[in-house]
Amino acid sequence: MSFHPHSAHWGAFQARWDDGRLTVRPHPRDPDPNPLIDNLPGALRHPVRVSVPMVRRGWLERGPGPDDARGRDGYVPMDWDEVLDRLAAELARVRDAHGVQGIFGGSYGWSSAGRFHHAQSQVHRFLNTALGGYVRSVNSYSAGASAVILPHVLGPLEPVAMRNVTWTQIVQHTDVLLAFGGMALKNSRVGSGGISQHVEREAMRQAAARGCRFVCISPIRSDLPQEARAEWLAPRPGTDTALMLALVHTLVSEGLHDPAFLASHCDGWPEFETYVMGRADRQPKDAAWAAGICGLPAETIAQLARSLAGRRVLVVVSHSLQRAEHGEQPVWMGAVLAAALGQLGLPGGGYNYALGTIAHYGKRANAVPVAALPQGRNGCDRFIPVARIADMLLAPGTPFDYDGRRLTYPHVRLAYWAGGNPFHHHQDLWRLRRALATLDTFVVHEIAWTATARHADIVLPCTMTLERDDIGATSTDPLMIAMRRVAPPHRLARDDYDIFADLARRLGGDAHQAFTEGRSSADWLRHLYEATRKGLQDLGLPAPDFDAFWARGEIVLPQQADDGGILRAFHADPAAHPLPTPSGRVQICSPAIAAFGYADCPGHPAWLPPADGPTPEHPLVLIANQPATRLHSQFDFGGHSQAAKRQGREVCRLHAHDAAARGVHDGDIVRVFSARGAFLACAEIADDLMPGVIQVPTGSWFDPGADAAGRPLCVHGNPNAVTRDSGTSSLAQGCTGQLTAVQLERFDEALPAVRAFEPPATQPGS
Ligand SMILES: Nc1nc2c(c(=O)[nH]1)N[C@H]1C(S)=C(S)[C@@H](COP(=O)(O)OP(=O)(O)OC[C@H]3O[C@@H](n4cnc5c(=O)[nH]c(N)nc54)[C@H](O)[C@@H]3O)O[C@H]1N2
Ligand SMILES: Nc1nc2c(c(=O)[nH]1)N[C@H]1C(S)=C(S)[C@@H](COP(=O)(O)OP(=O)(O)OC[C@H]3O[C@@H](n4cnc5c(=O)[nH]c(N)nc54)[C@H](O)[C@@H]3O)O[C@H]1N2
Ligand SMILES: [Mo]
Repeated sequence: MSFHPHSAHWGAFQARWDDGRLTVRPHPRDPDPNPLIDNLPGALRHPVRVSVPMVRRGWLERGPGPDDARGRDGYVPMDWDEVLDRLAAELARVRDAHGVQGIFGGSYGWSSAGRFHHAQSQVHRFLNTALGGYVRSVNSYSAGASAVILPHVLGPLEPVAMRNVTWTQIVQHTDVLLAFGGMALKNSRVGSGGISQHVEREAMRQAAARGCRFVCISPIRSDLPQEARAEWLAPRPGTDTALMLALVHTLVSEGLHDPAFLASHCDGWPEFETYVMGRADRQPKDAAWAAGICGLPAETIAQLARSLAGRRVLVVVSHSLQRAEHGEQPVWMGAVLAAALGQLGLPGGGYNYALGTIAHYGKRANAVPVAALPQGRNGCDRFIPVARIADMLLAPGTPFDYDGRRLTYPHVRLAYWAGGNPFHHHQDLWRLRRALATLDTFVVHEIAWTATARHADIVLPCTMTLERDDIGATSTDPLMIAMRRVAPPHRLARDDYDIFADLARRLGGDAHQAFTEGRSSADWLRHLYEATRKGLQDLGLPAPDFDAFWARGEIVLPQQADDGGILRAFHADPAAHPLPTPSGRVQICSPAIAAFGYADCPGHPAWLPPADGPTPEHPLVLIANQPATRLHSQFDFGGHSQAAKRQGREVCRLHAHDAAARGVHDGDIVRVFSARGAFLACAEIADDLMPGVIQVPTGSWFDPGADAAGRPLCVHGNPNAVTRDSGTSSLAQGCTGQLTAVQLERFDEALPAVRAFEPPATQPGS
């Protein structure tokens, strides 16, 4: 067999299957390939793959209904026909008894696929076309706060993060790059759909060689790569807004800001200036004030501010800063800092929210569309902000705030998940478990026995990418890939699409026709490719038909100019090209947000002390960031992810001072705990993170157990065993999993075995 081109969220690569063995190699076009591809060879036929449809014993014996045995029960294998009959009957029962507002289909998640077999698109289309709709979720765990605040103040997430400053501009123009939260290469090598060229490392090297000064503002020095030759400033986690306020205070005090730009392009500066200078509350937000909050010396802050004047400055605020209590504030304040410097919209300058956190950002957009599966119409208007799932399940009918609206949680009876892992992405997993116990029925399509699958009533085994034909493409990468199936499906696994098509047939009426439109998956690939072919044709470019594309394996799409997007046009002529904000200008104050009256998100960016900061009982700040060795929880059982564990556990990095104070040595197993729960991890002494901070990446599979005293703990090292399940603020209600106050101690008990990668107990069917 020969190598076939393939694409997934970690990038384009090539794969070959011989006699049950998978070999992968980087795509020849990629200057800095993503090592995450090394998780695949051992994963495809791993024993933890789901092999046959399974039904939870308690659900089978007692029927649908709330049950706290979820997560602790055994499973009964069932053949496809019977399981789909039972599932179709249950979907119809819930719809008929409770309406579609009884079904939660948010199904958040990053399952890896091309354009067609994207599980989330499939489940949404199925629920819309075959059942009439579902309760949906809005926004993401990635950008829960920024997606809501940015349109009020600067513009939607996409133009601000994705169509703004490019890496090419940084190489050519940027003098100073303030990277709040860093721009770690492990993160920017990932982008949904797959990016074929990872250019960030080389761009940072070239920019630094030209003299661009990178400042890594983060508790962890290695959040910028060596190539950036960065200075490191480590403010206490969660205090960046205070630091940015003090930078603006110094600029204004010393006349180094740009009043002309603030007058011509911005609204609300005078009121904000009153706040920063402390004219009303008698507390200037000056460097000395910020020093007391963020822990950096006042002189360092003042000097940093002075060094920005007259330079081309790019302010970058990573996604991580807003995945925390009051996460809206640093996102808004970053824009205000760039506005005070007069730099918004200049080449290589201004503000690019989240640059360097995902491979799409800093790239050019394609000039032709790429395929996307149409979702159909959702007949249900109920929704939740995505990270409020446990709140919804535990308190149906309760009111909550969201972006100026007062909404109520619907009463959901059935949740349908395909392509996501809530026991990876959600906070306080003990609470999530209690929340899922309230359901009548929990359905999960999975490739593997994740903790989510282990809490489901019906588990349907599905194929993974590499086991089906698909089209690989994304709107910020020119390579479009014919993702030919490389390996046959595992055991009885079926494509999500075929499972939904068979379910739709059982639902009767025109459900099957509405879902499939009479197409097989092969027909859909041809159909979806048409949008790209037509786009090429309209531009007068060679437009190969589907068969030619498929035979060629890949084609290169044309891209748009590097024109700086809406911010560049606005900078040049704010009257002709207003921003898509309520006032058409940068909203340093937002009358709309002020009118909502939220104490936790006022009408201009402000320093709001966290309610959940460190305490004497929980004095350390846990940073639960993105894992370097996998994408979220995907292929935690793969070779690359497993090789980075120690004693089979996740690694907890900490400063030598914090370790010594607790009698912890490198290699010891530690118990990390908060008021919610605990997890075990292997301590690693690190010199690249500040004292008082420990770091444990997300993504080690939740493996619940208990210590000798009977206290619950995840024996494997999933940090969401200790995180807090509460929203960023009343405005956005985003995820706050990045930062948690914790304590840590050596764990001297006998070490419990990790069982996360063994399938659950099964019993023969009756
Ligand atoms: N504490 C804390 N928590 C966090 C974060 C944090 O910083 N701190 N970060 C958050 C962020 S930014 C995100 S985006 C989320 C990510 O959360 P998720 O996107 O939910 O995590 P994944 O592990 O990518 O989940 C994808 C699931 O899809 C399955 N899958 C793969 N292919 C297929 C397929 O073809 N079909 C089906 N049906 N399933 C498939 C995989 O096995 C996996 O279980 O986590 C969030 N959680
Ligand atoms: N390898 C890999 N790459 C990924 C992903 C993955 O799972 N694996 N996930 C992708 C996804 S879906 C997303 S959304 C992005 C997420 O992108 P981010 O959310 O930006 O990534 P993180 O790694 O969680 O956080 C980046 C760094 O922010 C720093 N930080 C945390 N809190 C603070 C703070 O209060 N102040 C400052 N100044 N710094 C802080 C931490 O040191 C942390 O290492 O990553 C993407 N890239
Ligand atoms: Mo994300």
